[in-house]
Amino acid sequence: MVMFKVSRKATSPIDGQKPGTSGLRKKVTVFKQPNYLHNFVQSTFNALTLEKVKGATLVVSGDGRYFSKDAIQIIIKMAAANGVRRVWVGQNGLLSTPAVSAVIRERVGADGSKASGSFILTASHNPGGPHEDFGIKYNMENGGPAPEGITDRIYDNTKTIKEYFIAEDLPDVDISIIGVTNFSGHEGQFDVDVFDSTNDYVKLMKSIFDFESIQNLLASPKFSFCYDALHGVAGIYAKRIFIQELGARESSLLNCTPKEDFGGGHPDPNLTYAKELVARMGLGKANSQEEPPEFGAAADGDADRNMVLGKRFFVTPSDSVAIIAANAVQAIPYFTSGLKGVARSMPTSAALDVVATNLKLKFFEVPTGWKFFGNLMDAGLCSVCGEESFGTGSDHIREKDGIWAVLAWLSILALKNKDNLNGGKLVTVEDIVRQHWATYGRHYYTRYDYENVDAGAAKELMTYLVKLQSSLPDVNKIIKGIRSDVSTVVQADEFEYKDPVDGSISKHQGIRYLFEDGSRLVFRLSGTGSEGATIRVYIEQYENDSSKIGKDSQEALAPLVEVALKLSKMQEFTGRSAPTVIT
Ligand code: VG1
Ligand code: CO
Repeated sequence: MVMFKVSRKATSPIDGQKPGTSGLRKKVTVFKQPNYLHNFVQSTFNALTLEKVKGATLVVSGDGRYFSKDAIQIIIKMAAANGVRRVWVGQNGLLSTPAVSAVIRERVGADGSKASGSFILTASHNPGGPHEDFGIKYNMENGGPAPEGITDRIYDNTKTIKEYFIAEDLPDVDISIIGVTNFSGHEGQFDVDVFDSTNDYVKLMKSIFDFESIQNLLASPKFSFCYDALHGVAGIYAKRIFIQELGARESSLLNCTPKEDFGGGHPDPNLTYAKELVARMGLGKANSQEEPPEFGAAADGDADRNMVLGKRFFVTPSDSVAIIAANAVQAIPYFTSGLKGVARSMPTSAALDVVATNLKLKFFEVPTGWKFFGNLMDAGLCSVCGEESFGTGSDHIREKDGIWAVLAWLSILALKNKDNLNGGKLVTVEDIVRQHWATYGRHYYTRYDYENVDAGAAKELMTYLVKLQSSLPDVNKIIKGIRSDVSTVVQADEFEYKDPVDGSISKHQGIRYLFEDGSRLVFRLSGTGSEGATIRVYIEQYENDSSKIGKDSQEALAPLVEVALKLSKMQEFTGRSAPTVIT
């Protein structure tokens, strides 16, 4: 067994290591600065209680983006030096974010060990490569992101750090080969266990869904399927699950080989960035002559997001979670005994609220970011939840889950078509969505993103919007001056959340303007960017008159969009006449 020594290294604080909505995300060039990663990792160890470090089992892996392999070796050496007993690494350093959550919760080592946490190496949907983004976040023993109490402590530690510990002489471990390597340090044995990246996750999916009924759907000549991993880590799960387990054809998969730079693209599953899939589904400008598949889906870099499409049809993520919740008990064996409750993030449309009211389910509205759902799930209050930002999931893990969402949709399609796969017309994705609108009403919804705007200007815009809120009569006067045909604002505030489980309070979670007819305007600054600021504007309008639910959403929302942009003086503050992304 190779012996290693522990070195104590002097260091000093580096500015700007505050974790955002989901971990620390910066340019690779920033992460490569001397001690940058080391400081953050040591600050994380120092933020955890001793038993979560000494003698503990940690998972270290990610979406495979550029710099991951170097980072994994550094974290292994620091874990050894900090007294961690063993590190579990997915083969080639690959584990999707939902798979990490599943591994923490489900995997049991040969000696009965369980993981107490994980470093996840990803910047999610942000581009990768030497000049793009890298990211790191810490997940806890429940499989969910570290709560704000811990991330605040990590940040505080980064501001005072003086030293870190590393086993410099520990040789690099070959993470391309499955197997255990043992080392010996003065505190005892240290192991690195490289394991199959997909097994634990696939096992979990098989325990949740009826794979046979999905297989039948995929085998039907009436049904066709397409999945785009955007060169992210979802590709390895897609190959295992859709091809090997469910029998889909190889040609159904697009971009399913993970690449360090995501093929130069932006691994964000939306109508702007998932270009190939959008074209194949007949939604692009230049429609191909070929008949599009019946179902299409995409994932982001770390495979926790999903976009669901039907033939020439886009399903908004807010509708998607509502439709999954409405059908879960009938379509998904895991939910047969009922839903404990449902939850959505504040800016997500209220489509889920209507389902909750109708089905008499507990309902929660939480701030943006998955960490807030975890407490509800741990307390048995929530089964299905989602965000407008292409995140959907359930209490099977404590992260959103891109492949799970696709399997949920395939399960609903399988159920709706179980009697007509051999005859009769296929019930399509579009049919299911239109039927849902007819039953529950439709929430027209759009999000405008202004990426990489000047951080100072973004702050000024937000301050201005908060100041406006002090007088509703003034707000309404401005709004009526912009468009007389929109409803009246009845409440305006900054969203604040009190966690019903631990009582913790999160303030300043987005600026809301709520209208009498249920319409909403929400303004937020992104917490996941790595440069400048991103302003997100969320625009929503409810319609339950069945003769008015079939409009184009941009058309239906045009008056509210105009109000949002003029009310916020968007162009004046940012100099931007148009958003960078519309979803
Ligand atoms: C964005 C989304 C948010 C999501 C977060 C992490 O955050 O809006 O809903 O939870 O990304 O998703 P922000 O602060 O940029 O709006 V992921 O797939 O990037 O981990
Ligand atoms: Co992600």
